[in-house]
Amino acid sequence: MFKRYLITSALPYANGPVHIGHLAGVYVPADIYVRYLRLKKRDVLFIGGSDEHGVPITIKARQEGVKPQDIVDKYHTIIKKSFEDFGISFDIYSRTTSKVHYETASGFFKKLYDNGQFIEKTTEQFYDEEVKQFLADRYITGTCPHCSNENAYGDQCEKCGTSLNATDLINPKSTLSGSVPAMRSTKHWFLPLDEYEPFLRKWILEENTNWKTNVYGQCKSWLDQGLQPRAVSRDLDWGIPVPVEGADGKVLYVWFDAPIGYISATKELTPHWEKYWKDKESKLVHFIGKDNIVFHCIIFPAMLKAEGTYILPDNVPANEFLNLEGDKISTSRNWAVWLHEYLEEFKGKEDVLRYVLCANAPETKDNDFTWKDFQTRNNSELVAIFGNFVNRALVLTQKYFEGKVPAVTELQDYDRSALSEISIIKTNVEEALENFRFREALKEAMSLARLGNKYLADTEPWKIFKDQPDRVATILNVSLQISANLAILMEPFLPFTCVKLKGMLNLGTTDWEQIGSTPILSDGHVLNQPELLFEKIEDAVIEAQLNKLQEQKKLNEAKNAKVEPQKPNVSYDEFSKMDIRVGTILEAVKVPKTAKLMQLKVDTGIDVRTIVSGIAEYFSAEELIGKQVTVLVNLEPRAIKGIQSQGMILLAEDKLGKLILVGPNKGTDNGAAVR
Ligand code: B3M
Ligand code: ZN
Repeated sequence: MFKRYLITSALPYANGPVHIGHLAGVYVPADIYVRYLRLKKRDVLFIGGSDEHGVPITIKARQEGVKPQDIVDKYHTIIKKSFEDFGISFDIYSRTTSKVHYETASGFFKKLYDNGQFIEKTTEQFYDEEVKQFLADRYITGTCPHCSNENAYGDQCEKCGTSLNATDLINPKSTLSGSVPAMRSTKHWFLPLDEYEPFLRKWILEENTNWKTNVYGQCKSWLDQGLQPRAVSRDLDWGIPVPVEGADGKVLYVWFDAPIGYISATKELTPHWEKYWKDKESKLVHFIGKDNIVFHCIIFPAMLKAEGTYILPDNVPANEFLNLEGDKISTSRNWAVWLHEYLEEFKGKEDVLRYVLCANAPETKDNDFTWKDFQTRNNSELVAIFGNFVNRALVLTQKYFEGKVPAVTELQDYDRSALSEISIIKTNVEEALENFRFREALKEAMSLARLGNKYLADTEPWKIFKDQPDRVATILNVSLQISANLAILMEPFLPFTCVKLKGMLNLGTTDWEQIGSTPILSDGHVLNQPELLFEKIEDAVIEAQLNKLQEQKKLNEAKNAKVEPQKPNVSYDEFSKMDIRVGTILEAVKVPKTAKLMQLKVDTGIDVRTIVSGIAEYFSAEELIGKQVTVLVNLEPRAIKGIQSQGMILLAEDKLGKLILVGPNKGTDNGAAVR
């Protein structure tokens, strides 16, 4: 057995908030594991933090016209709060822009550099002459050589999923200036991963055969393809400067500095950090998503090995991905359930989400989150089984025994067999948790609630109190003991619920080892008033969530729709035949018995005239009156629904078909000509 545990969870990029995919893949399992270890009184540190470097953050900053630091400050705060709200019990949640981290990451690089562990190589890279900057792969777009998608990125085509090199792109373009980038040579430092291949093969493929099959398999396929030297620096103005001479304008590659962030955060947390990182009796476990496997199983271990004084991870229980209603979760398409939004809409239901995400975690394959499943698991598992059982036990005790734990009179075989199940369940939960099978662990733990619920349904104490009060005393004692065991057993999974449940049971400090051993509640122990642990989620609530996603889907489809192609050219003479003026809408009335038509009176500066326009679905009469618009005044008059329309109001139509008035962006005279 290990003397101490060092548990890390992936550092999320601070370029957006966190969603259910993050929680399900990484943070819920890590938190369950850590809470369990703490209950077992093991010495454990739980490390987290924000990953604040890398190109996506600089892109976002550029888009929003702010500094990268502003972006990471904003999202670090939001992410940190989401984790706190969901009870992710980090011992420290740090960030990679901290001073300690700069020193630690720099020092790490410097040590490897001084020991001659890097290769220096000059390579050709795309350079944007206009903005005078080397271009990271993400800053280059072009046509994908595989699927002809015209908007592929230099590192990946998001349409066909192929990972690319920027040089693979057809017609590469800089996203910074739109110009065609040129090749320029630049010097970088490379970690010669090929030299670590024999060590990695032995360590992973022979000594870590117990790793999850998805993790082991991915590592094996990387190793079988053969490892290449990897650049650990970049030409970028955001990041930790490469701490050697002649490296101006170069920073550490984000994937070099980020995992060192685990070390920096531990340093920040405790002066005894070295015990956790350097002693063979410490167990290091990285919780991550599958896209991070190579970095945590191959590159970071090679870095640690090169440094020489650190331990290596004992396990990397990476999860697969969680999808949302059948589609890949995506920040750019806003296809996600954001944690901060969930909390606004489902106040006090943190544990419900923790429960659903664990019960349905993408442990061995990608999995789907659906709102229907969320509702079913809440209503027919948490409410109908766990909540119902505990509530009945407590309410009946209030009713028959004034809220005091009744003494057992005589245990029957059925009671004994129910009680003896508890320690079996405990062992099963432990065995599953120690092996990172969280779904199974939760299912086992829930089987105790199921057992309690069945026990009450079978013994029906409410029917026999009159004739057999002693029997009821025993039944309720057993039920309350099961409830108390649940309050301890469920804590890693449903921490908020267990605080509530312990309060209702008036339980002080508890101990994991109490589960299944002696009675936890003594005779005569006074209970508190029961409250409901969970509440039913109605169909309307679920429908609202589904509608919200449906709206998003429509929006995304519209965004993907092609922009109308340009029409054939017209001569200036042809254009100048159109007489377009600024006018003001004076009156607006819906044309009766039509859905779209609005009859307008418009002051064109020339005259006041009637125009019929198909805009009634998008504007109310009140909204229109007083607005300045542009009017094609010499359009051939025509009768629409019997009304003579003299001209046309100009409108912009977006991809969803929504209409927007086109007016001068500052008030001007009616009659002003547009040309
Ligand atoms: N920020 C990638 C991610 O959020 C990356 C993890 C770093 S862990 C050291 O998926
Ligand atoms: Zn492609």
